[in-house]
Formats: sequence, structure tokens, C-alpha cells
Amino acid sequence: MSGCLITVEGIEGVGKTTNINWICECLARLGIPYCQSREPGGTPLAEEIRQLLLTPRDEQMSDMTELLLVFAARAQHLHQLIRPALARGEWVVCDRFTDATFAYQGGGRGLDMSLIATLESLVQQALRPDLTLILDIEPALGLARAHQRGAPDRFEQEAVSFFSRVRQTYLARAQAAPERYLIVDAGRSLNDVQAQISSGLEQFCQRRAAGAQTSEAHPHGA
Ligand code: T5A
Repeated sequence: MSGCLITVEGIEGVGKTTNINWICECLARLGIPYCQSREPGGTPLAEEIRQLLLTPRDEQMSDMTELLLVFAARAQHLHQLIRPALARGEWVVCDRFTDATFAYQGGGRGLDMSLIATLESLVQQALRPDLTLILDIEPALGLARAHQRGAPDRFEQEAVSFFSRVRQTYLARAQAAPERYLIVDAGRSLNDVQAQISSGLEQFCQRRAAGAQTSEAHPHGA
């Protein structure tokens, strides 16, 4: 089977890091070659851009600067890590991707969604995730979990209303293209969250295997 891109999204503290480790364990059990990455970041240069984005500073970063930095990091990540891994047939499991840009810079900051879509096409061409898990939680609960870890980063300093807009944008995107998204209720116990993820992953693998068989049987779509 060819490589595929799985992205995991949600507001701060929703459990992305915890559950990505779980997804990777599931893939390893299935014998699927994978690599794990994150955005912004994933390569040394993109990780430097991540620091620029997350570090609180006195000079206010403009929303447009933020948007372009996010896509600059993504361009490097795609070039250096994601595209080569997919070409080798690996599955890439990524903590955030362009849905985060629509949610944070579009929904949160209020930037024009069509501008974000234009940059998406410019930087990614036709590449889109094959599956996106949205870990959904009440913002107050997610932020409480995130704040337990120490000093808030530049995004975590935003008000709850910012994260409510981010959350609503994620949910609206999932509603508009349900075939690509799996919404997981992340407010439940970790065992329960992982059960929802396992079952969604299993269904995704079955759909993919069925699709591969169909294209082998009808290689020209006949
Ligand atoms: N950004 C990113 C943009 O603005 N635009 C973009 O295009 C992109 C790509 C990146 C920031 O960049 C912004 C968005 C972000 O603000 P990040 O580190 O990826 O930052 O994002 P964070 O959301 O800050 O990551 P966190 O590490 O805070 O959250 P996670 O990974 O979702 O949460 P996790 O797994 O660390 O869990 C948090 C705590 O909750 C517990 C865990 O044990 C942990 O202590 N937990 C649970 N507790 C109870 N029940 C459960 N079900 C639990 N699941 C986890």
C-alpha cells in the first residue's frame, strides 16, 4: 500500500501528543511503516520557526506574519520529511497540519479563509491528509489540562473565546467533509478516547484496503 497522511487536531491540552503515541503503537502492531511528526516543526529549520511562533515577546506579531511563518514551516516540513516519507510508502502521523491554520489563523484570528486556501494550494499542491482526527473538548477543560504543564506559550495566552472559535472552525470543517474526518470526544477518560480512536483507525484501514482491492481489480476505473 502507498503512504498516507494522518493528522491529529484539536485545541490546546486536548490530548494530541498522548494519543499520537497510541496511534503509532496501533500502526506498529499492524506492521505498518510510519513516522511521527508535528507542526509547526518536524525538521530543524521548521522547529526554529516553531520557536518564533510560540515564544511570547514584547513586539506583537501581526496575524499575517503568523500565517506566513506557519506556511513557511510547512513548506520545509513537506519538502524535507512528509513527501519523502510518503514516497517511501510510510504513513505519516502528524500532530497538527493545515486544518490548524484554518482553525487558528482563520477562525481564531479572523483571517480570510480563501487566502488560507490559496496558500494551502500554493504550498501543498494537491496533497491533503487522508484522515484527520479531531479531538474535541470544551475549551475550558483543554486549557486547564494545558496549563498544568507550566508557563503558557504565545497561543495559550489567548482568551477562552479564541479557543471557542478555533473549536467551532474545526467542527465546521469536519461537517463539510465528513469522509476525511473523525471527531473524537476527548473529554472522556483516556481509555475511552483510545477506544474511539482504535475503532476509527480500524474502519479507515478497512476502507483503504477495500479501495486498494478495487483499483487492483479495475486498474483503469472500469
Ligand atoms: N498553530 C499550529 C497555529 O496557530 N497554526 C497552525 O497551522 C499550526 C500547525 C502548537 C501551537 O501552534 C498553533 C496551535 C498551537 O497553539 P502544540 O504544542 O502543537 O502547539 O499544541 P498544544 O495544543 O499546545 O499541544 P499540547 O501539548 O498543549 O496539547 P496536547 O498535545 O493536545 O495534549 P497532551 O497530550 O500533552 O495532554 C495534555 C495533558 O492532558 C492529559 C495528559 O496526560 C497531559 O497531562 N490528558 C488527559 N487527561 C485526562 N483524560 C484524558 N482523556 C486525557 N488526555 C490527555
